[in-house]
Amino acid sequence: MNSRRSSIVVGASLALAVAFPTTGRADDKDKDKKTVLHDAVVHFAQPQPQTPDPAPVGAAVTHFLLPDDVTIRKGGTVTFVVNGGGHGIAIHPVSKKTTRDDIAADLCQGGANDADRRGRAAVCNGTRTTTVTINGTPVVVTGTQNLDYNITDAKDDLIIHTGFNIAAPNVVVITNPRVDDTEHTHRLLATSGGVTTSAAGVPSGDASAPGANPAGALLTGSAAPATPGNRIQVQFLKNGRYLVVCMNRGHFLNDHMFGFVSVVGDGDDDDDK
Ligand SMILES: [Cu+2]
Repeated sequence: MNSRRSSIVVGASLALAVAFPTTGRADDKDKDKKTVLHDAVVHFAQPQPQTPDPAPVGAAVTHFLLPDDVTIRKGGTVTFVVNGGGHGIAIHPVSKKTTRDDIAADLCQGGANDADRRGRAAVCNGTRTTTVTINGTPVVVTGTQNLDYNITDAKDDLIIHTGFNIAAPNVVVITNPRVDDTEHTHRLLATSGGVTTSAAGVPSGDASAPGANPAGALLTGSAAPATPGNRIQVQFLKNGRYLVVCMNRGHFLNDHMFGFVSVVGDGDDDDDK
């Protein structure tokens, strides 16, 4: 009699366990979990039709990635859809715990918060001048995007050093038209910058020759007439976290045009990054 009763009780509690907590458990597990895609699409600037502000803010309000943080499986891809003019895409590995605030803190500061591009444009823009001293010489730098920035990740490793960008006829001339750091990380992609070319613009194949054309933006997509911009698909073969920046100095350093790709998969093959 005893054994029969206890088996009924066990049976009932099993049924309860199966019937009720399933959805609750799934919700708890998914609450903090990002959606993992195999192939993601990221708009590189506001999708068309874009809605820039009137001058002087202008296109600054369109300079964001959408979505600005995606997670994909190892071996999957991200396709960047380029919207509007002047952009360039560079991808740098960063430490896994790197947050948006880690990167934003190293860029031009202004506005109410990182997302406040309109407010920041009053402080971080192409006309504001800053006097700096370079090798003992006072230099007036026009445009906050042309100052020297050091961008570090959550581990405080230097990821991007921009250097100054100062045009003639200033007393000091330093040519760095793009965010183009090839030294501090193994950059996955760069769509412009100091690539090696011959004078005629034909790839020379000589890595020791300096790049003749460090500027260069992607083609512009537009709403009217409807013209698609560039689409660039990148496959990620290693786990880790990647910083995706616009190589346009104004877009990244003034307007905080950057995002992240996290790559997850079986096995932990990232090299401490
Ligand atoms: Cu851009």
